[in-house]
Amino acid sequence: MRTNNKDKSQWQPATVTIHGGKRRDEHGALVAPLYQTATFSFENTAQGSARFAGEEAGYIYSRLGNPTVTELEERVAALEGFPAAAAAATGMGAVSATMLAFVEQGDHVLVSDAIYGCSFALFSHLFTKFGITVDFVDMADLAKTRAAIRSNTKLVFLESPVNPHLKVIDIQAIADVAHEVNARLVVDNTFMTPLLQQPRQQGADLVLHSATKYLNGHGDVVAGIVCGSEDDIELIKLTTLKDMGATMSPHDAWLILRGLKTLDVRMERHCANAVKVAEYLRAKDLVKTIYFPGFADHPAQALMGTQMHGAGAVIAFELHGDINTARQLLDSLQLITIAVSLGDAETLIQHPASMTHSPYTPEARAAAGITDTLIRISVGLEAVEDIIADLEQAFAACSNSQMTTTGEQVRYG
Ligand code: 4LM
Repeated sequence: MRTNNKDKSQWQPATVTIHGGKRRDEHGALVAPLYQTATFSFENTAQGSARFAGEEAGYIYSRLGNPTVTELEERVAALEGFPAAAAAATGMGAVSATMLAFVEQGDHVLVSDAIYGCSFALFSHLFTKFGITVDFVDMADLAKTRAAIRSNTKLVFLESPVNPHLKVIDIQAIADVAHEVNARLVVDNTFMTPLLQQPRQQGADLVLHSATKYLNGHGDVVAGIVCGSEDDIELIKLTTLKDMGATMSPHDAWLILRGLKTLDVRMERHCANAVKVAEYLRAKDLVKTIYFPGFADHPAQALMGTQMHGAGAVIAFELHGDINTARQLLDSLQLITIAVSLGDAETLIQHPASMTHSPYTPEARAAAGITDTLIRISVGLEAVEDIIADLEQAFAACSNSQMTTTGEQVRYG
């Protein structure tokens, strides 16, 4: 049998999405076999106890490890430039298993003030219940971040660009602040994918994903994954993943392995479409503010080419008017789907204040800059002309039915 001994460290990311972590099975199957099994049989009791004692390598039970899941872990770890990864049942499974593995009562955790709504809920409700102190800070403001760090800060957590309004955080600067007190920096890289950003290069200690999004890319799986050092990943696997149990199913891993093969071409199309949609939106009178890291006047430009290698395909924009204006625009769409999530082939649009970021208190939402007229769109893979045509008819529908918003005359379309 031919062995897979090419120098993988020389591969380009597009090659790694297809070949990273690939194993040759005994039949030479081109596609990773799906090991759809809960448990693995032992030759005898000696082998079973040796596996449990860690004296013999091999699979035991799929919550502890599964060959299909291992292949995915190795592929994503290679893409993120880390030695190891642990797959989880959902993105939130990855966030919670990662964060809980490294903290105990009395510890402090510093979190970016704008993050995905359920991550906010996890930190603000669950962590505090167990005696872990959490502070939220605008990590785009380095002075504020430095002032918020404490000698007992164990973990620093951020997304960049942040969900939902795409503020960009200088990961290297935050890593330096975290490392001054020996805290680990955990970066949620869901919006960028490892093709557009590899936070390890800026000093992140752990990098995680909601694999539900671009990594899988087809909207048919919820999953998560975290990458890190061998020791950190082993700790996560043996404690919070194994015992809390939010591990990935082999079938989900198999689907993500399939999705990953097209990540590079999908991202190219997602990003190209997003540039055109962002330019279209920027020209609309009803659009008050637009947040898109691809624009020359977005603060992300300072980090483009170093931290980021592309703007991604999520755009956020605020409308003139009030929450009803935002609702009306979304309700007028015919092709673009009103749904949370992102990174799918379908263009998805949602209203963060009442959907993804509804777990925030109104005060925390206001502090994080998530307003009632903010809309988030995940630009899909459809022909961009059709996406824009749908937006155009929705803006026109708003214009026909409503001419004033908060007293001011607003010209639509
Ligand atoms: C959404 N997001 O925004 P699972 N990290 C980030 C995320 O955006 C999400 C998760 C983790 C959305 C879901 C409804 C940056 C989720 C959590 O949903 O647990 O796979 O990922 O629309």
